Amino acid sequence: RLPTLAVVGATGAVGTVMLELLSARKNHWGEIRLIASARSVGRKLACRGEELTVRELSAEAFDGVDVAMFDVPDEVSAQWAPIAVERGAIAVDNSGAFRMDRDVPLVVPEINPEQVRNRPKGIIANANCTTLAMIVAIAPLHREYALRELVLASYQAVSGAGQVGVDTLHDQLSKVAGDRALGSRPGNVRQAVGDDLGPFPAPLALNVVPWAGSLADAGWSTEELKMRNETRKILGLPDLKVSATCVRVPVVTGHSVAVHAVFGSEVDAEGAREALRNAPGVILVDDPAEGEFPMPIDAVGTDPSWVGRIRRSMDDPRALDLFVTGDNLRKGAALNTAQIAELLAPEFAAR
Ligand code: 2RA
Repeated sequence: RLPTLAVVGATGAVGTVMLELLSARKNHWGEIRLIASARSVGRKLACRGEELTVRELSAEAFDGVDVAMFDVPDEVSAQWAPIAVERGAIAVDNSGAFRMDRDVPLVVPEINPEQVRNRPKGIIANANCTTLAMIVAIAPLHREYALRELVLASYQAVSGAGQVGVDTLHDQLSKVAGDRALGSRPGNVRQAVGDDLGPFPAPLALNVVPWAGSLADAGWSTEELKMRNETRKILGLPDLKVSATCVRVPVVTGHSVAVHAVFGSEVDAEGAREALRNAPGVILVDDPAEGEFPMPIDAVGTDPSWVGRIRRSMDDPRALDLFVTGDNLRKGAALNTAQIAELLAPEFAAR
């Protein structure tokens, strides 16, 4: 039989992309049930050409559900994913609530699909969007050269902070448009933008902000720690050295990462390109002479991680530098969750 799928958080920024993906991808599902908070109940949304009515999040909403995908804030997942499991579903969670739980696998289908079977809590976690954009490109290089260290700088789009992030950037851009003096004197961009910074600690228009997430120990941000901890867990390298600096940029959708990767053996740029050309979930865009680079304006709305600017370090024959861009709402969130759920669907065929 075809399993029943619940989409929890169906009306959010990631939920919206999820419904598009479920409509466009090969169908694995019988009923699709849309679930959201009380304020969205009764909304009608299109999925697979059907009009579906949003139901309220409740324990009963999970009755008869086989796979429940959660695209909601951490605290909502922490409370409701275990309830979905109690009601008989497998939960695939896109929040940060369970990612580092030893009893919850952190799955990227191109890298560790076998881990979906190892789920003692009935929960499978989806990695953070910044990690996902980068790791699909790093895993094939790790297989080729044995990864030892990553030094990362992210360039994160505002939709990583949800629809409110997108609205904030567009509002700010309309406030600064046309005034060519802005950005050439201290404080004049802050003044033009005003006090409404949305979810960000500083204006994004005409600016970059070296901060994403919240403050963790010793000056690191939670986003930077996610890149380190999740990369270690997905690659099964608990001692991997990882230093990340996470930066928010005035891009709507598409997280990018500049990567300096040090390996256990000597690398060469053409060998790395070859490994990436053959890797699932990756598209190689590396022809600077022709102006071809991985960029958010091209990667948005597409599935793969775009990789380019591949160079061997001039100072270390074991190190590569490269640039990766991926759609943070697709591979970074909805797509990876959908791919995990699709790995589960065959389990129901025999039932
Ligand atoms: C961000 N990575 O970009 C976060 C969202 N999970 O803000």
